[in-house]
Amino acid sequence: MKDKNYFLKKAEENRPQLFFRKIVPDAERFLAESGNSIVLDLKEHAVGHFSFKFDNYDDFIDAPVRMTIKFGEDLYEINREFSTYEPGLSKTWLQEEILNIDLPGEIKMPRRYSCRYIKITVDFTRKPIVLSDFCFTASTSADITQLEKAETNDEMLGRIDEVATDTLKECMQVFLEDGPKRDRRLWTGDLRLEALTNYYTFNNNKIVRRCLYLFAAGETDELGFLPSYIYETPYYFSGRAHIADYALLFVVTLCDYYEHTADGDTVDDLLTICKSQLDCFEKILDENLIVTPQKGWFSFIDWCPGLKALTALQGVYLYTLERFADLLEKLGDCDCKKYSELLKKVRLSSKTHLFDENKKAFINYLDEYQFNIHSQVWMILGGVIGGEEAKELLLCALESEDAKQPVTPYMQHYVVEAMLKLGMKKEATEYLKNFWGGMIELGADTFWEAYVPGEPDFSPYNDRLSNSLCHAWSCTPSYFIRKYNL
Ligand code: RAM
Repeated sequence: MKDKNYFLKKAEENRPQLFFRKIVPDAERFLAESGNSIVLDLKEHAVGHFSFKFDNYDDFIDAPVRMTIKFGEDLYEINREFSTYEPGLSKTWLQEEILNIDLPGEIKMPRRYSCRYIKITVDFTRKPIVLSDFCFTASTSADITQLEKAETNDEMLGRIDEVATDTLKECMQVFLEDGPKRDRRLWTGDLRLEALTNYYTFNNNKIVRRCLYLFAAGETDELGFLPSYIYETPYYFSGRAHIADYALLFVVTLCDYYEHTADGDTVDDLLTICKSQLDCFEKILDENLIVTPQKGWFSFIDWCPGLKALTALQGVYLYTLERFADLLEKLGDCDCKKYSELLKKVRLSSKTHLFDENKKAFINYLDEYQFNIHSQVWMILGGVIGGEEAKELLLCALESEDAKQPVTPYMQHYVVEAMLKLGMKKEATEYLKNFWGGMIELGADTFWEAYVPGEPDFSPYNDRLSNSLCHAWSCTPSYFIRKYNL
């Protein structure tokens, strides 16, 4: 019986091995009195555990010593006072500990951190102390011996590729995390992009298989959609959010997986769930085959403030239908015809009802006539328009000051994907270089969760301290560079 226990057992069988590596920061020894601080630099982004030695200097320490230890993915995090944090997400995501140490010895901090810099402040000590033997034990399930250098002649693309593979490596732990600083969860939208990049880099199929099974074990909502995120420690828990585009992307993730692995057994296990995701979506279409809004956090698409995201969601549905029909065709599954016919009908109807012939863009009642890049991109990816008409629309929209623009590398991935679908390799390469290269110019060691050129304080969560600076969904330049030989 293929139930929750079966899926969880499969997930467990595919648990990856973690690789550990010791990183020694740039300072060897720190002699400190009350109020002194030091910033250690690992010279790379790392995820793992920190330890150091603490000793007295010239006299016995007769009272506990208090220190504050702060971990930052960049120097902004290190330099900003956490007490000025503007609430949005829980402030406990900020990586800072107060340690009270009674006796000299080795201090092994129990929690996992995601950082490049570590700031140690000795808040109070009665006597001078010496800190030494700083060591960061980094972990990842990415096997770096599998990674080949990208074959590109372009220096910036080469650098982007390195940062992108580092980003993925850091997010590859016992499952594919969205971000090792925050939320440290398995989210479908992130999984899809991590898995894609993984096939061209570390090529760990086991971890993708594991993540697929973890979702399959999740509890569906009243509409029948899979959860959008999963926790697996200290025990399995499937998330409360059910986002329709993420439920659809689960199906796409399985289609990609089959394309890269030809693993028919896993597909066989998960096919019924995939069919049900598409069938649930079909139930929320109106008489014109257009999606109807549902309550709650129903369509995500991007963190763009005020985004109306239903046309884009309709595009995700079409994109998924096409990929799924292709998969069924390869499998010789008799439902293939049903989905391909539906695809044709929904495409046609989407053009009729969602495309404004005068404005030559997807601006419509469904999204309160909002003009955004997201709708254009997803309608192109959904195959509603193509050729010159689509190219012109996309280029105009990207240049338009009136159109709402993407704010996450996640949505930017789909912009580049749409360009490549339209055969715009040159434009896609330039776009990718500008956007991801912009983060590199600002000193990124790994790619960020959110990035709006020229707006360094942009955050979907009210304060940029909450932003994750090593975020799974930002790793796809390596996929593009390697797959399309950019
Ligand atoms: C945030 C994270 C995550 C994303 C969701 C929708 O919590 O950035 O990666 O998938 O939003």
